[in-house]
Amino acid sequence: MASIRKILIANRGEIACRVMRTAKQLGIQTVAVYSQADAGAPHVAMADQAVLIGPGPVGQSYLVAEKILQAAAQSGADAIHPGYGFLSENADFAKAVEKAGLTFIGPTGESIDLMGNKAAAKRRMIEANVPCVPGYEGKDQSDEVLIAEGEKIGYPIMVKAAAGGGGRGMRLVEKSADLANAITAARSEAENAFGSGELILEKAIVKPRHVEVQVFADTHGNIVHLGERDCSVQRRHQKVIEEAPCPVMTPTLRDAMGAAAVEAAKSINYRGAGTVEFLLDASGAFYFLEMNTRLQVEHPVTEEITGLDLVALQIKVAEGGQLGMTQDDVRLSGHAIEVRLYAEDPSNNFLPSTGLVSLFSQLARPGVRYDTGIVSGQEISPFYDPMIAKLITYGDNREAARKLMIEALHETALFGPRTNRDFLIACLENDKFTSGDFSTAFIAEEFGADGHKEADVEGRDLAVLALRHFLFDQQNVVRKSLGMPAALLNFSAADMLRTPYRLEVKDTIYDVVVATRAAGAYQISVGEESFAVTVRSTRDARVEMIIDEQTIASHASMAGATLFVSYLGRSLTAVNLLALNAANSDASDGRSVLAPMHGRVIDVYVAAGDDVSIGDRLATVEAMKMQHEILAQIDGTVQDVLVIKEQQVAADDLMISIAAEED
Ligand code: MV4
Repeated sequence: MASIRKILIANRGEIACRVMRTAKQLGIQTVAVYSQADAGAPHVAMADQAVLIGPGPVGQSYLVAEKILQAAAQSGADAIHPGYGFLSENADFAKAVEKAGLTFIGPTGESIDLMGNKAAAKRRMIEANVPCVPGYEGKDQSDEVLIAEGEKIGYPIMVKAAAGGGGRGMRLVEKSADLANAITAARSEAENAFGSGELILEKAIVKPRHVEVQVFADTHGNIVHLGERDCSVQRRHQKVIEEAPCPVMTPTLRDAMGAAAVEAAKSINYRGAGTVEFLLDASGAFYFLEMNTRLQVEHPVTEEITGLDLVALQIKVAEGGQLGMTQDDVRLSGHAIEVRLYAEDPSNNFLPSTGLVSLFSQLARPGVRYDTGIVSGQEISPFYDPMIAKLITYGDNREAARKLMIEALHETALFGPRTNRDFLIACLENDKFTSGDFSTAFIAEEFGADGHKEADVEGRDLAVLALRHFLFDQQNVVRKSLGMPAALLNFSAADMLRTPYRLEVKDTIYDVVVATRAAGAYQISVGEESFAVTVRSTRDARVEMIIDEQTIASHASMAGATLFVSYLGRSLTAVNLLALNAANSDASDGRSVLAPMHGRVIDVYVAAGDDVSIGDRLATVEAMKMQHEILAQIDGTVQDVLVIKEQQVAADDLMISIAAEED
């Protein structure tokens, strides 16, 4: 096979960027495909060429095989890398790519087909002496046979859709009386979801660990395993934390699981990167679950402990090259942990969260790796997976990697959409996780049904929020060149001036006053409480402050009037309601009421001729799902109302004009 000169990546986000990074290192040209919603996405900017393939919805873009093939033809690509998800495990697509004379960077369509059916895969694995969960994977799907087989297996039983995967169409049956109904329900669910009602039955393994083995095969009969990954920290079959090696692995068990995984791949004449998933029970017994015929999301932890570039190996194998190593050459060293950053709200049932990323800043430190496809200023659209970035840390041992990950997460700011960052920190700090003694039930057992409970907002939190607001205000003073040095804002030789803040935090309004004692030293009062705060250092979005003798590193960004802040593993937003009004009065002492930001007018409470007093509500503007009250800054009479309910306004649009009382 000829060497690959130009790869089209049939994917988006972090994995498209990941594949392109290696392609570039190898001197291979890259072609991105993108939907209209992704026109500004990093994977498009990173590619040598980019082809628009349709509107945002995946059914009209990334999932349409013909559009991908057309883009490949049009751009002159000679190979396609499918990434994960989308078309990566679509056997027809793999076959169509090869039929078009292109190289599919992945296994054959036949391998994908075979592993796509759990019953067929399991029959083949049993033949190859790969340990499988005892069960029934026969072709006779009659109720009588399934029920009789179920009784033989014993309870609890897992009923699984043969065409399902990743936990979809799965049912746990505790007792004999429930089996018949479970079969009927699972069959109809599977028919609806996968177009096939075929089922398999398995003995249910109680609280297993999910341990998977990375395998790699070339087309010359060479095959190795690259050790295992533990992916037990999952939430509703979505992986959250992965690590390599598995915390409870022993050399003997690794050899046995590795040999089983290699046997599995050999038995189907596999080529390229593959992952053999096992359940590992408390006694150390392991069972084949399924084989994923693609590069996986969590491949970086394997790269970190083997020192290999799995994408480079995939390309080498796809070009017909030799793996160039034997099992003895594979050395595992150190420990790697990966966390998945999701744009979702752990305090609100993990609902996906969208919106503009106002800031994405990373920790640059040896042993810390980010695989991402997002940048500051990018819109997170609702069309795609909420997994927007991966963070990988590497250390000499598990504890070093875990501690580094906690530090890296504290130093990672991802503002705009809600994210699971704080939940990840809580998982990593959990005693069970720290001990390494956990199972696939970890999140359910340790965090329960409600997910992540956020701490209450306390005085110290409000002091941090108010100070960050104040520091942004100072910057604005400098930026607008109002002729006052920043350090003098809120400071006078004669008296200690006080800047009031009215902060809206989690739907509650708090009054906070920042008083400057000296440059960089503040007294911040929140109700009855008062906090002495000193700014220790400032670097870009990061400010380290000392509050009542505790040092706090904070990150913040301002989007419109919304301040995003994170510190001590917490993330909060705070809108300063007074700043909104101050902005309005900037130009004309309150006579011209300007829109504080781009948004929608929710309501207008005054009409021309109305008398208003300072603090009266004039209108409400909604921006970024938050409502902002526009208050009168002066006493006077409304002269003009230039906006109506439901109208869109841009920042600084004139909304209302007021004639001041003294005019
Ligand atoms: C099981 C099981 C227990 N016993 N099969 C879930 C995802 C799919 N790949 C298979 N899954 C399971 N199959 C038997 N016979 C428990 C699970 C399971 C699980 C597996 C891996 C990772 C997380 C999981 C969470 C719940 C259940």
